[in-house]
Amino acid sequence: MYEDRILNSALRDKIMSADEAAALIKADMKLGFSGFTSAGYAKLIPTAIAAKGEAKNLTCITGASTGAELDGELAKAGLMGRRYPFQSNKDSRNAINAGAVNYADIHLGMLPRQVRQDVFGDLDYTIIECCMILEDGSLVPTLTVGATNALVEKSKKVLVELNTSVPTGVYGMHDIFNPDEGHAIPIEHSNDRIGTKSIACGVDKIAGIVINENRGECPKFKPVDDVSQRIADHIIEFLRAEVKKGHLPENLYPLQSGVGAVANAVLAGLSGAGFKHLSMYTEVVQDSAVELLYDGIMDNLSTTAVSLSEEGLSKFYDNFDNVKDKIIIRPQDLSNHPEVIRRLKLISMNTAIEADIYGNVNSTHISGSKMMNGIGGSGDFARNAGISIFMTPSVAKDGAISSIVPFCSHVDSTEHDVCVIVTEQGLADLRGLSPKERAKLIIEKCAHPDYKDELMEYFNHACKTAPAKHTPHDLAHCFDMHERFIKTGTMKK
Ligand code: 0RQ
Repeated sequence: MYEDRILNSALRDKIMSADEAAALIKADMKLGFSGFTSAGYAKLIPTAIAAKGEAKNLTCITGASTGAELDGELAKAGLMGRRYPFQSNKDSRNAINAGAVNYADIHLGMLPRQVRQDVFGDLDYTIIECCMILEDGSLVPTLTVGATNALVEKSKKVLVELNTSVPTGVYGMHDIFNPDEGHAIPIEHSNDRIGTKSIACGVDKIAGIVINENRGECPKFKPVDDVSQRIADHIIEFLRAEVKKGHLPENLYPLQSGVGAVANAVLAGLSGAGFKHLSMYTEVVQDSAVELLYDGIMDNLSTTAVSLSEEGLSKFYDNFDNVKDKIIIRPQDLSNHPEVIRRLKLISMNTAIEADIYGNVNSTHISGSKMMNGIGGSGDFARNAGISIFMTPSVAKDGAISSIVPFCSHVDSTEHDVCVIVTEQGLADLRGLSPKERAKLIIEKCAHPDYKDELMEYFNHACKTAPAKHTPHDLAHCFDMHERFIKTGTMKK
């Protein structure tokens, strides 16, 4: 049994049930997990740990977000004590915002280094979804690498969830390399391969293997709506103009794109925009990026996670032999590495929760206090990209919230790292502008008409009354719109 997936015969004796694996996990343990944006995480073992309900106060470290069977189940069972570095599940979010989970939101590109620096100490177990285990115990992950290689390095033991719904042909797609060893990273093109095809582990480290024959939950994407389509149109118009001016090559520089409906729409929009021979150097690939490969518009994709909807995953496996060689899955400290992002001059596109009139961006906190997901890789890319674009609908919650505000209630990417802000209203190219020039442009181009007057009044008043005139603020009133929303349920006067 499983000779094609567990190449070392002695390891086949370590096959156990999810309940037996879960029984190894005790209260207060520190656990690593594979998984990044709902791809490549173990499902049966965390669900069994949650069902047992005994292993309280777990420290849970992943690559990035996972799905309901991991973040959801452990949070609902009240077992999650600490969580790093990114999540997007509603149950874990609720537990964090209720104060029940100590969550630290960390740049995804920095997490593996902090693991290796012993910030979290030795891990008791890392629980990994794999599609194969090689003769020497090396692990072949499924459709993500994330932080798994660093987590395995720091783990005393490893539990493998072998997912047989993932074709063994995935072996060969990964590119494992440790940038913390201090060497220059020899990636000059998005499709350069520099590492190994599997994660070194060692037979003795593997404590158990649980077989999972099912795909589990796939991410769901909101359909492209009018607002996301208009944001996509503005970005495409901007990119075309940059090509025309000779600032960008005709096939652009490699693209990075965040997750979510808007990001998906922008990439979908590229298919009809006349661009060819595109490439991506990104951390997550969604359905629309893979569609560009099928259509012959995208030449290659480098990522740390292939995160596809149910439908997208079926299509991916149907076309697997045609696209497999065009996708490289790397560790997140390589996909998000400043050296490579700078060298490749990435065009980076991420989504904001809000942006302020001077160009600071909040990607994580609603009204300053409530955690949404986390900064993810947006900061890694924004700081180092050739052009860093942030996009957001101009309003949220049916117009009750303006995404353009006088002062962000929390700042993730500062004005220094934000080149372009775009909403469905328009696009503001902030490069080379002083703070006051930026404020006028952002209000004019990006703010929703319902909020333009109040934003302009704030800016004019601040220009008159602020003690200094470089970045004029009225500190007594810069959060009036947020306070009004908290008190009345709308930012509107
Ligand atoms: O809530 O669904 O309850 O209505 O936020 O917003 O518009 O559906 O957009 O799914 O793309 O998420 C920034 C959260 C956007 C995401 C964020 C509410 C809004 C809705 C979601 P509802 P949308 P998206 C690569 C890069 C940080 C990490 C990152 C994110 C919900 O993109 O987490 O970029 N980014 N990583 O109603 C109150 C506001 C709001 C607001 C939106 N101003 N106030 N609620 N919402 N704006 C990926 C990784 O790093 C892994």
